[in-house]
Amino acid sequence: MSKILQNIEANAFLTAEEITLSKQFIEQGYCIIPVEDLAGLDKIRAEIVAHCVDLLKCAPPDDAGAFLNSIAERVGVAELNDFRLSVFEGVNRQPWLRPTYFELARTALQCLIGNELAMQRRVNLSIQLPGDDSSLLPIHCDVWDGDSPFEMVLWLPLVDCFKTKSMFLAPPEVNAEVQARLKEFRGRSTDDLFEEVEPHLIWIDIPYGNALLFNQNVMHGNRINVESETRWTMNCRFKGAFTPYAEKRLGEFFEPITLRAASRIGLSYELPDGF
Ligand SMILES: O=C(O)CCC(=O)C(=O)O
Ligand SMILES: [Fe+2]
Repeated sequence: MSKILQNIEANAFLTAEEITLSKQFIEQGYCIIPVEDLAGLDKIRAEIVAHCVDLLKCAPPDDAGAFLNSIAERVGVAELNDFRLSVFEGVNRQPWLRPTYFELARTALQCLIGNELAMQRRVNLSIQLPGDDSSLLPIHCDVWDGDSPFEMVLWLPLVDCFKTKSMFLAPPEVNAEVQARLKEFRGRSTDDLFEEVEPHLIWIDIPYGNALLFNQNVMHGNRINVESETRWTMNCRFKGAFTPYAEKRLGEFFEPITLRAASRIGLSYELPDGF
């Protein structure tokens, strides 16, 4: 059994639900949960659709999901990144976006991380048109690239995501085995690394209405979307407010969102001097 799981079953301070979810997250490297606030999810998606309608000067659709799935009929690869950035800026201008995003998975985040959290200041938006190779994230771990190992990602599908219209993760035991001999891959391409783990990868099958929490310390990424619909997803990092930071700093990249009374008091306390 991995050291990370040691004694977790016997922990008398966690509830049975907390133990189950924690074990699942540690063993699989991810959990999929139904969002806790479906109206909040619909509001986020409607806001995104409204920005698209504005940019494209088209009629508001009856079916938000069908509209997003078929966006390739209206947006080409050449204009995709500018379009994505405009929608990203638009939705991130809404002061309710981050609290609403957090509410989608409040219980799971508090179970898996803690109740004093820091949240990324901007919620990322990713759009993968069918056949587009210009906006891919080849296999990686965020922690290899300046993220703290204490972070996790809340990844949110705005349309049903499956097969290559989704993302992949390496199972933690495969990740550990390959990572132990990662130097074999020095100077080789990320495709070599991908090919090594490909047979073991888990492709996340997740319908709209659910959220994915994943461990960014295990290898993950995406490939060309060869399904017929466009992938729309958001992602945002969370960590314990007082856990170590790496290159993504508190105040710049992260912001504390749920500091409690004792921490507020402690952070502003000054010992009297000369006493
Ligand atoms: O959305 C994806 O396909 C990958 C996302 C990712 O790498 C991340 O959020 O860290
Ligand atoms: Fe990543």
